[in-house]
Order: sequence, then structure tokens, then C-alpha cells
Amino acid sequence: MSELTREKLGSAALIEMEDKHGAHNYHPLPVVLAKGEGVYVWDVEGKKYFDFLSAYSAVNQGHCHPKIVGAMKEQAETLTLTSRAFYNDALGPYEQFITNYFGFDKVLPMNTGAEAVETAIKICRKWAYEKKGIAEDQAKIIVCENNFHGRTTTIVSFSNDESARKNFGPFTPGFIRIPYNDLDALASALAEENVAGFLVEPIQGEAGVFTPSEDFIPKAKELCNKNGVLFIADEVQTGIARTGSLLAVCGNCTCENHCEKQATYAKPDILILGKALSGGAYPVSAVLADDEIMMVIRPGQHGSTFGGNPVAAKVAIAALEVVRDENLSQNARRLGELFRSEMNKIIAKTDLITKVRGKGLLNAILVNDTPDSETAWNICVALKENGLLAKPTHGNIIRFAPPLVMTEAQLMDCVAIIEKTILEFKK
Ligand code: IF1
Repeated sequence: MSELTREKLGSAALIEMEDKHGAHNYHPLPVVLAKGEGVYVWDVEGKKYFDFLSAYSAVNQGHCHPKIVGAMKEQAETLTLTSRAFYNDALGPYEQFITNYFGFDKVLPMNTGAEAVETAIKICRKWAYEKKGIAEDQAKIIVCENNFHGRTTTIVSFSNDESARKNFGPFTPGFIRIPYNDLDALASALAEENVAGFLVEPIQGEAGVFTPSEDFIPKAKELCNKNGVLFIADEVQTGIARTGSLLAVCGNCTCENHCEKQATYAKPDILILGKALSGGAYPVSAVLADDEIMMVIRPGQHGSTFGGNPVAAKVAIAALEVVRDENLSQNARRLGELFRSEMNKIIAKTDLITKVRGKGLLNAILVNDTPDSETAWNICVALKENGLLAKPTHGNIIRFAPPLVMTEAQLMDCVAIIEKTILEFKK
């Protein structure tokens, strides 16, 4: 097919093409995007939308941020990949930058979120055998019910989501699952033998933006410390300003630079980042830890062909500079509060929506129907018609996570679209 013919394909033909030639591992909303800029995306027919998903919080800095794209272009024309068999002149400066930015001794660079989670699990286990003295192959990691940490075979081994697990076994052993937001359950699990780590999302994304009680994360960290167990925070989705602070484990601190002064800060022993680490421009993930933990990994024991490549290094520095220079944490916090208060006004006018919850600009509304209904999906289709893109999670929850570069005026336009759509919606 010539490039000319390809350009003329409309949404219906492109959807059909994916359906015919691509694996059916997703069920997208019927919209085909062709362009993005800031908080907006355009479909192939030229219709403009507000993006209220931000590629699952990867595009916190907005679509095609010129500073990030500029850094990527420049490096792409210079040197793209060396592998780690050789040094490259971008990795060292990036490692220095990101470790200072988040306050850790070392970083281990990877590409996707799932890879970074796998990396954290491997580091935790190795630490357990070599530093804590757990007998070989006995280490256990505590995880939470309704977790989402990615889709590798080991990660789905400790998921309790049937569609993510069913018929993908046999599964990796060595995980204990406890209820989320339950400090007593954590304390009992920590009392078991051979526990090496506690892997947790500070807010659960896939579970429908489930925000735990304020003290859960700091107390969990304290309990882990007391028991000599590593506190591992998966901030792939919550990190990098999304929830109104640089990291969700920062608690209520909004400063754009890393600081350890605030009482609410629960410093993870291992921090996992992905998604917005590149502003959605490139797959970049990272695991951060201090020397006593990270130095258990020695040459030949872990790695990745693309991890730490020069393009990723330059893109990640630019993406983190944007977060700091444009005060995205503070903007997310301020607009998040406004958004939830506006949603509560809509909730007062209709029975269709029962609740809004979330933190910063990671929010969800609960639809008054069952998890197996199609109501949330149908509302999202109606929102799309009205110019706003969001995705249901389960049948009765809609996640709202716009780029953090949104202005207050744009947010109020979005609130108007959501209100109109919901008040006009008929089941
Ligand atoms: C999909 C959810 C979001 C994550 C946390 C690791 C990863 C993710 C906390 C893995 C990925 C994604 C992937 C996406 C759906 C999505 C998601 F709905 F499933 F929960 F964002 F809300 N840790 N989250 O949230 O990162 O390997 O994908 O880079 O379609 O699978 P990845």
C-alpha cells in the first residue's frame, strides 16, 4: 500500500486493520488518534479532544512537550544505542541527575514499568539472601490484593485479577497477598518467616483509583523498617507529580525538589518509576535504591539491551526538568482539589454518579451500576462524542487523569463537558 493511500484511511478502516492484523489483547474506545499537543489530541478526521487518560499517566507533561521532543530529536541524531557493553556520554549525567532529583545513591535504568518491577523483585530477593541471611529460595515478598504491577509471568503470579492470570500458569512462588490498606494484616504477614519485602502502590490504579487512609503508607514503611523488611513503592503510575506531590510517598509535601524534611515522607527502600519518567515520549523506567541495597547487583546479574540508552537518558532528564520548572506537582494538587469539588456538585444533581475519589489529578468517579455493567463504557463513548477521552476501569468506574500541564480554564471546560454528558446520559 502506498503512503498516499495510507493517509486517506479513516477511523473505521484503521480500526478494522487493527482488528484483522493485531492481537486482540486490548479493547480500545472507538477513536483513532493522529496528533497530540499539550492537553489535546486529534483523531484522524481532525476532531479535537481533551485527553483525560494521559496514556495511563505517562503523558503528565502533556503531549509532544517541545523540550522533551527536542531533547529526543537531538540525541536521536547523535547516538541512539550503545548497549551497556560500552559506556555512553549521556548515561552518567542522567544517573547523577535522577539520583539527586529523588535522593537515592543509585539508579538501575530499565524501559517499561513491568521490567522495573521485576528488577525491584530481583534486587529485593538478592538483598534478602546476601544481607538479611534468608536461606536460598525461601524469600517471600508481601503484596496487596487488587494490585497492578504489570504483565510478566512473575508479576501476574501474584495478581488476583482473573483475566490477567487465567491460563498463564504455572506461577512464580514466593509472594504473600494481604488486603490493601490493612496495617494489621501487614503486621501479621511481617511476623511470618523469611519475609524480604513489601511491594505496594501508594494509590491503587487498576483497582479504580483506590486511595488508602493517610497513615497507611507511612505506618507501613515504619512496620517494614522495624521488621528488617524492604519497603518497595511502585510509583510507576502515582509518581512524578501525578498525585499532587513529586511522589505519592511524599505525603502532603508539594515542593518540586526532592526533600526529606517533611514528616509525612515515607522514603522507600526501593522506588520504582516508569511512564511519566519520559513524559510519554519513550519507554523509560528506573529503580532507585541506596548503596547497601543496590550494590548487591554485580556485573552480569541483571540488565537490558535498551536500559540506560542515550535517548532515554536525555529524554528523562528533560521530562523531570519540565516537572520541576513548570511546577506540575502544585498544579496537579490545586486542579485536583477543584476537580473533585466540581464533581461533587454534579453528584448532588444526579443519581448516576455516587462518588469521586483520588488525589491530585489521579481521580475516578463511581457510576451507580454493577461492575459487570456497560454503563461506564457507554458514558465514556458519550464523553468522546462531546470531546473528552477517558477510559472505564471495571464496568462502573471512570478514571480521570488529564495531563498535569492543564490550566484552570481548560479544566473548567472539561468539567462542563463531563456535567453535560452525565446529566444528559440515559442508560
Ligand atoms: C495496560 C491499569 C493503569 C502500573 C503500575 C507497573 C505497571 C503499571 C502501578 C506496568 C501499568 C498500566 C498498564 C496498562 C493499564 C495500566 C493501568 F489500569 F492497569 F492499572 F495505568 F492504571 N506498575 N499500568 O500501573 O507498567 O509495563 O505497562 O510500562 O494496558 O496494561 P508497563
